[in-house]
Amino acid sequence: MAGGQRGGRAGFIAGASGDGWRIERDFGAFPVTLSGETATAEQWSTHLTVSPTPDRAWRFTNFGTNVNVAPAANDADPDGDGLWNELEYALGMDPNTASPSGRPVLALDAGGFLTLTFSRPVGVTDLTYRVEVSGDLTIWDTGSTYSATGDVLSNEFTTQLSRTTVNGVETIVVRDNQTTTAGRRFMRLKVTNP
Ligand SMILES: [Ca+2]
Ligand SMILES: [Ca+2]
Repeated sequence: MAGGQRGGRAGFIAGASGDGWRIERDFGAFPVTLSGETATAEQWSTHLTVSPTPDRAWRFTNFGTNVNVAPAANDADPDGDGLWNELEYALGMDPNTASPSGRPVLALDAGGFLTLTFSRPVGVTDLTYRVEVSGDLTIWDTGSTYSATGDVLSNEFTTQLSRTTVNGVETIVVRDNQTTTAGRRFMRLKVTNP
């Protein structure tokens, strides 16, 4: 938001500074007052509500800022556990505490198929999760995909085995469609924005 009223004053009461604008954060419910310069001028008060994107709300909750700079930056790792903040956000983990658990888990089922289990908070609607499979770590095929624009639960490359939600976090299990008995297989989770 920018600008003001000609011949008058406009500003946020919370965070307002003199005649200018000083915005401490760019989302929330802000009281706004518009008034004229004279004593008889009318004054209007209202509230301006600005909703954050899910990732900004998460950043503010965990770091007290919604600005994408260290230690709150998407590619920062302030807790030193090897997971960037954006991955911590994607997987529903704590970015300020080293996270020994909660990472995607690879396993081999009884039929010799690789499975990948990962978490996805239901409120994370601004990221895309893709399960990818490969036989050589060079060519990766995109299997099950989850995003706000629609999910592909299974395709020629992978099959979703289960999807459960507990306390607002989905646990998704996806299986490779090629068995490891025919050769080496690899699976990974790729997260992008969007
Ligand atoms: Ca981390
Ligand atoms: Ca962590």
